[in-house]
Amino acid sequence: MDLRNVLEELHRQGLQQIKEAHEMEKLNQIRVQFLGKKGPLSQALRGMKDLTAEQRPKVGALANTVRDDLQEAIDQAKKQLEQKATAAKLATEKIDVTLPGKKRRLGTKHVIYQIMDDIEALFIGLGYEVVNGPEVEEDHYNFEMMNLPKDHPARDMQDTFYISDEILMRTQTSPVQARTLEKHDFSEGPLKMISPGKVYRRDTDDATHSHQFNQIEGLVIDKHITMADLKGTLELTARHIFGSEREIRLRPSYFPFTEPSVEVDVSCFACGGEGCKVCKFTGWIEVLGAGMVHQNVLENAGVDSKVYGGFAFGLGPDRFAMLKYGINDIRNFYLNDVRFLEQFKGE
Ligand code: 2U9
Repeated sequence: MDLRNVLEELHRQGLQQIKEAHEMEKLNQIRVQFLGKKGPLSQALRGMKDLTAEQRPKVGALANTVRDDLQEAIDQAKKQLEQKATAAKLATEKIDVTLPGKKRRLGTKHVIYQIMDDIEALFIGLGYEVVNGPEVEEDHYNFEMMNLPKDHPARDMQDTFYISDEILMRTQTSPVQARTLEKHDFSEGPLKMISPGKVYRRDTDDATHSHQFNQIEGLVIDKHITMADLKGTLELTARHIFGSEREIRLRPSYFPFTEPSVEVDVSCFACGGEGCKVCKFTGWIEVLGAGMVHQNVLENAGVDSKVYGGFAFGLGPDRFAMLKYGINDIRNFYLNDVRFLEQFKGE
């Protein structure tokens, strides 16, 4: 058989085999078998050297055509196989978009955090910084720096979870403020901060007591801060939370870290001050504690109390939420019963 016949036979056989191949692997085999370096086509081309000068270009052209045809037929067959595979896959993955979906229950922000976020937003608007700190604290920051030395009788006011002699669960968020005050550089301006967060008391849980609850404390220290600044801030806070019609009144009180200290009442939001069940017929509801920062607290933090002074206040978001929504058992906030929680779809 001369070379032309060999090539034509290869062409015919190759195309036939490609037509009959139904797998990718088989097609690859055919490609190697016919077009590979050791395949019959390469072998035939090597025989070209024995041809006459006149025959060589013609046979060469034929060899090229055979190679291109076979390659194209393989590519084509591969493409068809791929299309068939995709079609088969799509057929098995068909989804019925008319089937009813799974209902996902959407949670809501916890009612306490709704209130805390609202108060934080108010103070951020007034230029305060929101500062967080550790819940496991040193006795030094929780008590000593706050003008409550070890033998101070007022330590009994706050039963404490001690972890060791010097380490405890913070009973208030003031240690965050003490830490911040200690570090504050007054050449950069006044200190205006709030510290929100969880606090812990060694209490037996009942309707009005929880061994863990929340606080937001505020602190402003600068030159020339007066009690009028405190009163204005407290009034704004009370009106923001309980309504723009509210009035506040200050009653003298005692906290070791403030002097003078006050308890703050807001006129009853339920009756407007006339007297009702909510305010126990007094027209007033106690909502905050506050005062001018004690000079010992300033000096403990390395601040010159003759030059700088300021006010502090503390409030309980749990109590605010109970008042606002008429909740009579603080434990509801911590039981995580969705039937309770889902009633507060604020955000
Ligand atoms: C520094 C100096 C003073 C924080 C203050 C109160 C008054 C207060 C409680 C009320 C009820 C919190 O929610 S509650 O348990 N707090 O009455 N807290 S003044 O005084 C500070 C804080 C930090 C450096």
